[in-house]
Amino acid sequence: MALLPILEFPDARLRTVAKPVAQFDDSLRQLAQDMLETMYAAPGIGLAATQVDRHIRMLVLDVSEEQNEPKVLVNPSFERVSDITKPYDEGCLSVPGFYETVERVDQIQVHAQDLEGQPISFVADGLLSVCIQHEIDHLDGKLFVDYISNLKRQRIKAKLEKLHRSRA
Ligand code: QAP
Ligand code: CO
Repeated sequence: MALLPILEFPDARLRTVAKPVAQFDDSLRQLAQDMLETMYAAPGIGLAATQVDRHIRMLVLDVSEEQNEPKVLVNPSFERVSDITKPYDEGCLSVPGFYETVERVDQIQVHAQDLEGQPISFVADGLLSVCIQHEIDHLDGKLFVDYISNLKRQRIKAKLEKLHRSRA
């Protein structure tokens, strides 16, 4: 087990588009375990491989109250079930300390594979749906701050850059 460093906005590596997973091997399963450990330690409810500088299409999440229902989705995709959207106050381990309201479709049909390569399919809504859409965005090089005003995004960028300078 290992804690992995999490990339932070505006790191350019967060803009990488992740490649599909083709090999369902022990190193993939090890990465999934390390990502779960990193997510729980943060603490967070979702983490995409992109955020730990691994540019493959895998994400981990746990939106349960008790934080005891880890889920791993490999090569995830979704379709909207209805066009109804809902606002949600989103945060991100790669944008620490900042929360902004984002509008996303509520109900989605999710397709993915598990760590053995077996197909998974389910309908998600509410927090689970928000989390999956947010994490799939990471795999496409997108961040929740891309959905807010330029002014707000620039302010967040300046504050995080200042924080990063003070850490160095
Ligand atoms: C993505 O986000 C998400 O700013 C997961 O200081 C967000 O786990 C899915 C976190 C909203 C659904 C709804 C953020 C931890 C964790 C912070 C997270 C922070 C410490 C964010
Ligand atoms: Co995020």
